[in-house]
Amino acid sequence: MLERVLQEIRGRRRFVVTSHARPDGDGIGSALACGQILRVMGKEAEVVMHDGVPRIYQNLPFADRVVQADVVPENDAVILLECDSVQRTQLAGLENCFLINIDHHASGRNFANINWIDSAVMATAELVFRLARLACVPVDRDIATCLYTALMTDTGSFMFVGTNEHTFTVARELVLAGADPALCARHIYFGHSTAKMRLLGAALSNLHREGPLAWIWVTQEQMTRLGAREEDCEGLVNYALSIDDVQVAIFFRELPDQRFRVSLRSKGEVNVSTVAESFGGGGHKCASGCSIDGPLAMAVSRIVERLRAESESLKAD
Ligand SMILES: [Mn+2]
Repeated sequence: MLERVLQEIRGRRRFVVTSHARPDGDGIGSALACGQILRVMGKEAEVVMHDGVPRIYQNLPFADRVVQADVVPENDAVILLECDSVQRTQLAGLENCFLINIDHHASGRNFANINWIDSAVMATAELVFRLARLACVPVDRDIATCLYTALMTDTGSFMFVGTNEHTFTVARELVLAGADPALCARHIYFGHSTAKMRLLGAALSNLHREGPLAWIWVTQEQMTRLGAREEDCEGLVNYALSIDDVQVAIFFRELPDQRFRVSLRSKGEVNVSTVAESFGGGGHKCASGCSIDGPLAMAVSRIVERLRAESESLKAD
């Protein structure tokens, strides 16, 4: 399938590269690297994101060239990274484009003209790395920095289940190509806003526990009062998951329409993607999300009830 992707790229000239809305490190890093690889191949390439580049990724090479838009610009083909549908990009106008889908999620779907889905890798960045090599594009320090940051964030700094010797082989190659692990980590893990830390404090003051479950939330009022942005909510759920005997952590974020965005994280014993899917969301076994109607107490009780059932059946096994 990689050969087919390269063949389709070679036959075209103008590309748009994009990822999902509210992009994470793999979405941003892979898209920035992919855009540059295409330019080195002599193509025109624009990286277009519905939500722009979150603060902690703004130091990445090529991040200042990202176009924030609601509609896809004119192109010969669009490369979608990390998306299970065109809707995930929140870009309008993709229906009539030639679409190339590159993804590593088990929940990935063949929605595009060309679909390269490999759930054996830890990050889409690894697939982009393979693309560069097959295209004989030298992976320089800038491309390596984008890809390394993507791999580092999608593996939870090489801590998540699935990280193995192969992951470190890829990381080693990226470091040999010029990625600086300490510098990449500094921008991501030591690059937060003050508002985000205050929001974390507010979220943790709402920490609730029940058996293997922990949940926290933030309201619109708190976000406004603390001057926090939507992207400041990224990763807060991991603080609840970091408690010793917690198997599943849940983060509820109140949306402007009084619905709630729910992030679910598991240490591996409970499959949270089935829970998210039952509320119309999706994701991986250990990280998934969905949206649910408020008020807060109702949203919490519906999600917690469902997870209680999941963790009960686990004990019965
Ligand atoms: Mn990914």
